Amino acid sequence: MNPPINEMMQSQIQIEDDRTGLSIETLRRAMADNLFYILGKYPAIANNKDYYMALAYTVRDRLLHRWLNTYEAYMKPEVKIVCYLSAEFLVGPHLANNLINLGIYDQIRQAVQESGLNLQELINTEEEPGLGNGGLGRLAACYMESLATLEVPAIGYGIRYEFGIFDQEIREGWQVEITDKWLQDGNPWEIIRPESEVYINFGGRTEPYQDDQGNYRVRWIPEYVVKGIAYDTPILGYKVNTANTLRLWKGEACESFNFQRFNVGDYYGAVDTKVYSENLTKVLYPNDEPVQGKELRLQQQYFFVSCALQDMIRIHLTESENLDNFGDKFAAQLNDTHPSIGVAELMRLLIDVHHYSWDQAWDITQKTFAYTNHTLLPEALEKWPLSIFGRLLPRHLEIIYEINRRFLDQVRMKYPGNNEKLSCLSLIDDRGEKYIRMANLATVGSHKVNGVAALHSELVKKTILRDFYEFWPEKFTNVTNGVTPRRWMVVSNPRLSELITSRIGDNWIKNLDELRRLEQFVDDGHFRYQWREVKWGVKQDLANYIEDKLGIKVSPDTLFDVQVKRIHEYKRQHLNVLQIITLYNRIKHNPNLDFTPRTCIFGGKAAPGYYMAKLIIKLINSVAEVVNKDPDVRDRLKVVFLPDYNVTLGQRVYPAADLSEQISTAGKEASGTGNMKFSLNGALTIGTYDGANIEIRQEVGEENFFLFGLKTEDIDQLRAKGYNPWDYYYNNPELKSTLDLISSGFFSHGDCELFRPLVDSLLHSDPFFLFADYQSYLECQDRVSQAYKDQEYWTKMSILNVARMGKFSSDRSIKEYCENIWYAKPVPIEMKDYVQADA
Ligand code: 475
Repeated sequence: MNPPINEMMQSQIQIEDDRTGLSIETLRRAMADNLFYILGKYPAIANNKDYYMALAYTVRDRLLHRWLNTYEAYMKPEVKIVCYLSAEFLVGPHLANNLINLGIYDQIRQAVQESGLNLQELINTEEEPGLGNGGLGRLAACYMESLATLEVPAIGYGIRYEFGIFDQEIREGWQVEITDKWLQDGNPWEIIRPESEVYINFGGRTEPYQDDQGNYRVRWIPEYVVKGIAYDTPILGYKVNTANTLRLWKGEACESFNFQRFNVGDYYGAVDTKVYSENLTKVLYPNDEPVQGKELRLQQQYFFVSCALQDMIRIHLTESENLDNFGDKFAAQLNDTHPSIGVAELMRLLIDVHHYSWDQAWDITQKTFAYTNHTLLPEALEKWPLSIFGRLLPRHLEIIYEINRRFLDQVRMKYPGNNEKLSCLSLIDDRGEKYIRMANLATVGSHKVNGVAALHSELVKKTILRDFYEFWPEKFTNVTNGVTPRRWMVVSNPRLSELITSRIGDNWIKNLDELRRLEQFVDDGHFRYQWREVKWGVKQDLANYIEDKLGIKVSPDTLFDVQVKRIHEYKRQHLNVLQIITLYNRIKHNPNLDFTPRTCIFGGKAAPGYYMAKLIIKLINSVAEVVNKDPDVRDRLKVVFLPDYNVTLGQRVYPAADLSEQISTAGKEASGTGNMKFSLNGALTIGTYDGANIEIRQEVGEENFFLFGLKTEDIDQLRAKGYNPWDYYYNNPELKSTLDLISSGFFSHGDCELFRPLVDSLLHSDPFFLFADYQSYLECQDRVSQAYKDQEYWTKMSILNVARMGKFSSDRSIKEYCENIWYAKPVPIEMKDYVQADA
């Protein structure tokens, strides 16, 4: 081999392939080709959607080599694969992110332009896959992106819901839910893998038997079987060859069952089975609604987890003779308790199917699994009525009983005679109707349990899993959440990204700690000017969007005060509303008040069955209607509710914010990740001492963070001594007149009943302590208004927020998981060609 000559010759004879080439001309031709041959359209009859699809296929072609090379590398037995098990992956739109991560954004922009089109318009036509509710699902997506960027082998296993999170419309101020038909126009990013089908049992009974060697075994005779079909989506790392896989499962009817029925003449029965099986993965369940009794949800959980584990076993057995090293090959992360049935399922597969002994199987299982807790809210703690559970998964019930029996024996050894402990730790709640406690199952079956921010991990140990912590202190750890700077800066805020890169180069994109180098520019007046210009431009874009969608004019010269997240009482959007009404009252009482003009922007979905959350949306819109058209306000205060908040809209909103509202009741928000996205984009935070706010404040500096409100301990004390919201109401005139104004029907065309449930809940119990934090919040908002008046000072704080956000990259979180929980290492991917030049 003589490399120089060889390379020279190659470069002479290289003809760009229309499926891989990157020259503008090749890209342009590939797009035109895809438009014609895949979509069956030609320019005269093609619309932006068609062009988007043609472009998406063009991009997909260019990542397939990476993907196949990656997949092949993972088959090697020595490679450890992280399997992220999650019922939700809120990935957001793929196109722009893939262009950035492939490093071909500029080429594609030009190619698109030369075809007479606009890249941003095509990007905007992408329908995002809404396969998650909020923070938990979005975290899974950030983690998949970081795993790929860090070249850590990973597969995300989940459900390919036909209908994701509903689309939200606002009609007369109320939320209306519309079915999310994200697959309607086809999904160019997924590839179906019929060869990876698996079969999932449900119902029926179990039966003991003796095998040929005389061993006692159990078999499960199911009532019905559903087929799982894998759909793969590549998840690219940033400027690396790694393209990991998001493998989502769809439920289908199992032919053999159909045919049996068909043959005996039961045509409708056969079709029924088909409909039934396909229902399994039809729709994503909303969070914030009690889940007990929703049998379909348990079926979904078992379905995707069993698909995943069977797939992992199949992968392992292609290169290994047995499953002895399963726990070295795979680290399986349980994203909350939703996939925790996996503990019992892996035991079943190892014992019943692969004939391992209990002890061997248990070692493998504990080595494989780790569990992340995402919430302390009691209503979110999953427990399944034993009756439902046993009917659906009879074998798993037996296994769980046996896990429990052995575990409680250990507990008895440690705490002789302590029945209280036994009943707290048991996997089965038998204080009334019997339930399976999924968090207990996940904890017992895992080698590590983590919370998602420092405070939250402490609270996990002190509250819901206290007895487990006492029993196994070494199992418990913290991994503070993070967000990917690729999507949440480079893709969504190109202007700020370019400004930053112009000063410190672009290494920060892969190593977010490098943002620290911006600190040297805080005293550079020109840099601050540029910083403000960028923010102003992005705010103008959002203002245009708002006018376009809602017909409300807002000015980028006002303070953009933003709260976007799921609507929930603990997140206290209504505390923000009380503040807005108070400001409004102040203007009404003193029309010439010196006032820092604000645009208060909200966005978020309420779970369809969560009445109070829906009423909060109605209240926001009702207040907006009054405030926005009151001539006394003279545009100093505007309220906007952005409908249908999702990842795509988040990408518009975070970059445009000046102020980030993170105002949950202390102890209730496990971490929050929106807080990180805002701060990374130069917004300052007004926040409580909760979740990751605490760590953000620690990083950016107390002087660059607006802290208010009670701490977790204060709230506990207040509750213990007897919290009485009426005291606050009677003692705080501004609070009283704010509430009275709502009750009077002022915001509801005279209807005094409309908001009564909300007002009554606050006055009579106020479970989330709004009144207790109200005064502190208002005073803090006054400090915000004062600070905003000094634009130079505000800009410095904004720059320092960004410069100190390094910790909150999901790359850092993933490194911690790899080091302390998964014991997984990067595996750089070498590229080799699949398509021979002469083929
Ligand atoms: C926390 N969702 C955030 C985020 O760690 C945290 C619950 C039941 C069913 C479906 N979805 C859920 C959650 O519990 C959830 O989104 N939790 C959130 O996880 C990531 O940053 O504080 O509330």
